[in-house]
Amino acid sequence: MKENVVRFCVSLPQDLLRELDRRIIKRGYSSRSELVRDLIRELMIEDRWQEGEEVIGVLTIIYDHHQRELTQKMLDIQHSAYVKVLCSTHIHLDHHNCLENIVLKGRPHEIESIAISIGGLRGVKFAKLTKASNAL
Ligand code: NI
Repeated sequence: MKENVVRFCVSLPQDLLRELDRRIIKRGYSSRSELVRDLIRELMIEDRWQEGEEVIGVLTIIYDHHQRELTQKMLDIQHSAYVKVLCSTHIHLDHHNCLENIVLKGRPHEIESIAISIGGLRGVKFAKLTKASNAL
């Protein structure tokens, strides 16, 4: 089913339009419309996270494979959380480092709390939570 598309006019200062076009090229967008659509969706996701609705979060972590008991601690946190762990992907980056992507579904503060708990463990070198939502 094709969505109804509505055209509308936007007034922008010339500088701002130049900045917009620069980002279209830099980010590989095919048109101004495509960039504006994505910006609106980003705002929708931000709002949903602020309103406390059910959301999706992707926690990306890189950690030291040799850190004692770290993987067990990470698993314990995931098992005792109120959020649903939809899936996790583990990649052995090299001899020392592992990368994991953990996809979480739940309330924003619960997802943020699990991200902070895991990110704060000794041996976790990088942790980044990507905020997403299926309500787009
Ligand atoms: Ni590994």
